[in-house]
Amino acid sequence: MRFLGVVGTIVRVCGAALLGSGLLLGSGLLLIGSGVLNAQVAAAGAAQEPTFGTPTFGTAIDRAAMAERVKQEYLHGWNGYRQAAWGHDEVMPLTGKPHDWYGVSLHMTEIDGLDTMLLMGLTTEATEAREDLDKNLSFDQDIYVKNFEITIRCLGGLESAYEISGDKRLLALAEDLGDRLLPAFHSPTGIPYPFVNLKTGKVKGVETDPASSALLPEFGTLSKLTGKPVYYDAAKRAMVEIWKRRSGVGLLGGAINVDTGKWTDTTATVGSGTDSFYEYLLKCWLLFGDKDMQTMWQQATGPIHQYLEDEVRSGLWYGEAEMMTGKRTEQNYGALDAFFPALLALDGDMSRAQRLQLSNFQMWTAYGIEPEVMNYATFEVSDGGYQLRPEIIESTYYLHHLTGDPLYEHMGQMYYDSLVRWCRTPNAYAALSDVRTKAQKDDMESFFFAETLKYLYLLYAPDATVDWRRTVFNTEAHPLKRFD
Ligand code: DMJ
Repeated sequence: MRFLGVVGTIVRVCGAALLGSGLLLGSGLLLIGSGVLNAQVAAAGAAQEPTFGTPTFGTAIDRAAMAERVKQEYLHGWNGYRQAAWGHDEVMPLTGKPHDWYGVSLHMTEIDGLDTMLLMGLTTEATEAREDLDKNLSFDQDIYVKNFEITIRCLGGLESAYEISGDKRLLALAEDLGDRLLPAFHSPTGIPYPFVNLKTGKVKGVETDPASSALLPEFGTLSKLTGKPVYYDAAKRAMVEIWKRRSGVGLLGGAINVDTGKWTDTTATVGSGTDSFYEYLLKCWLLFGDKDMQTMWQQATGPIHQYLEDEVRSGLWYGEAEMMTGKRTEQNYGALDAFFPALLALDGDMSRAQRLQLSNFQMWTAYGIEPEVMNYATFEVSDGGYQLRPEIIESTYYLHHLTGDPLYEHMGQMYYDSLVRWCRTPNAYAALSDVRTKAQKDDMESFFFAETLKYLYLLYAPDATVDWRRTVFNTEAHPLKRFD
């Protein structure tokens, strides 16, 4: 079977490259060739019209050809969306139906995908999207939206597309959206409510998490672009208020009550619920030169490594702990945690970053594509879904950019090939309901265009496509200009 040929090849490629890089292969990598996996792959059925860039042992990757392949796959998905769901939030990739998160459209895919098209040089498509947003998008809607998702996808997307294109209509949309989201911060603690009504400014929900409370790159950028400090101040206060509530051992929990400031879930992790809080401490220091963010980030790293880092036979991982004591609770890791090598690398901790990325690679190859959550000691899957998430590719891109090691180009090709083989549909790309069966599901989140394909493209595009000295990516991969 062709897929197994590719797996076998990449194992050899990466094995050689890993050894060539002076890095040790974790024994878990051997899982890739196990009979269990072969049976799982065989049961998964045939693929649809894949266009592989087959890796060969010892052969250098043709980066320009890979960048072009990724661009063509972007167009495949984008044209599917455009034909079946133009103007809607998303297209459902199996039925071809449009899907709007809140009943009315916020043009989420168009906004989220726009800066990727600008970076890829897809000018015609980007111009069409900009015109449509100007003519047909209104945030004046009587709907309660999830503040976090709309901030990172839409506010961040409009800002970065404005910064790249100079189209002031996008900035006007961003300012209008920022004003409508701002009431979310009006809580007794300053921690934002999870839902806000875009027309009335009313808020909903009292339970949130640290990641959803970290919105400073987007609101801070709005302050810098408009000259109005109100956005920066509110979003910074929210992060400070969360950090003030860290436990005695320096960890954050998984959920907190906005009104009382009391933790309602005391599970500490670098992943779901906390991921972009940590990410934004470091990134707000870099983006704005904010010294308070620098201090908080530096306070955060020690406890993360002390209590969440875990060394098992297959290598380095980050698991779960009880936030008050630091005691290990679960050895879980998954697709969301896979962003952490990128963050470690951005901080200059290359040793941990590279080792954890090898673990990421094992997680992906154990099932031919990564699960949402698995136990890293046993490799047993506890949530087998794959939502077309980008984090593992994000880490690959960061590590490649910062080390120049071609190992990461080979890893990226593995991820690309798996995506094309298992997730491509005649019209677009589909999430998987279970990586063990590769059953597709009628879902294509906008971050596939904003992040997954952007990071994959940037891995192979000329390094100068993004000027890292002047850029920080928000958590949705929208490149924001530095103001430090
Ligand atoms: C994205 O919306 C963002 O990357 C967020 O920080 C986490 N989840 C998704 C992608 O997996």
